[in-house]
Amino acid sequence: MVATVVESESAGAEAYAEAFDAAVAADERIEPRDWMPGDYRATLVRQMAQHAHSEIIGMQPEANWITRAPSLRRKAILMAKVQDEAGHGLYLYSATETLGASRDDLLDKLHSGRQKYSSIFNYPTLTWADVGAIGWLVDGAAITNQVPLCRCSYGPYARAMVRICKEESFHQRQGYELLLALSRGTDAQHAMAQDAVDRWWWPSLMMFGPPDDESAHSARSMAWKIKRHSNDELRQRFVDICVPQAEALGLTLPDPDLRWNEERGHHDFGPIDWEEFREVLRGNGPCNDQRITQRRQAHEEGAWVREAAAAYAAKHTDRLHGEATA
Ligand code: FAQ
Repeated sequence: MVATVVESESAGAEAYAEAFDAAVAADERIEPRDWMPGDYRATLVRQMAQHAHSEIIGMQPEANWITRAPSLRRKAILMAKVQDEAGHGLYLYSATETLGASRDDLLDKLHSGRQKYSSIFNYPTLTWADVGAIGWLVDGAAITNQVPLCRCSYGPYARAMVRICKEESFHQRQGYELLLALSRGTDAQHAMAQDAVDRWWWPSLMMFGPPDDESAHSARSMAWKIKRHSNDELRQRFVDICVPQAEALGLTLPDPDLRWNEERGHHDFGPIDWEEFREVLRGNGPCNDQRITQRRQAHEEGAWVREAAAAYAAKHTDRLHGEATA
């Protein structure tokens, strides 16, 4: 009897696995209540949580410039952008919760260094031009990476990415427009724009992750259609997009090896300093300590807001419950 139950259970599990594989092969979406392999769930939680953490940590470098924006127009744009990033974090934490993750647990893992956020946010914003360089390059890299995620096999992540990408597109354009204004401004403004691009270019290329032959998760994530392209493919796409944009901006990219390769139909580019990337991931980037300290502090200072919101929600639920039983 026991053997029969075990057999039928394993036949059931196989049928679920087959249904999952068939849905992925047919480009259908996997939804929260669908059966999914444990590793698929874990991979999504890992990637989506890191993505959410990147959005909220990513508010810090630019927020540094809100009080010093050079005009009311620039200040309004920057405030809207930084608020969008908080919103992206919220969509992504919510999407992660559909996989059974708890937001408190994810934040705890961020604060204790057990989950990562993007390497790019560990670099400092030294001048106003950095706001432009972040918009053009960092948001540009983010869009290149994230547009394919709109076709991710997991429904809630894919749908969150549609809205995020629309907002990232505005972010990228505001950065480009800001840099264009500086590039066409005084000599000092042009030099400031060039300096920012010089500092942000290589870290932006690192955002796409390690080279394909060192990317631990790519092959499986691509088989599951979480990722649609490899890290190197997207990095190459980004370089190809940026070269003509830099020309239009009147700025140069800090890479003497950058040139069009007719045979490949792509730009060749110089070697990336992967040791720098690994150091940043180990916590030794220029701003790692500052970013995490500020995040923990913001979380502690926000405790009263979370308590008040929870108390209000409980009161509301009690009231509804009372009405239902009256
Ligand atoms: N930084 O095997 P892979 C934004 C880790 S955009 C830190 O290749 P995977 C918008 C990786 O997690 C930025 N860690 O990994 C914005 C893994 O570590 P683990 C966020 C990195 O997942 C703009 C290990 O290295 N975007 O926030 C990085 O297949 C402006 C091995 O790597 C996303 O998160 C890195 N750059 O591919 C906000 C997009 N790269 O987990 C504010 C979604 C790799 O084993 C202002 N994520 N690692 O400990 C993805 O597409 C992927 O997760 C990749 C990495 C492509 C980032």
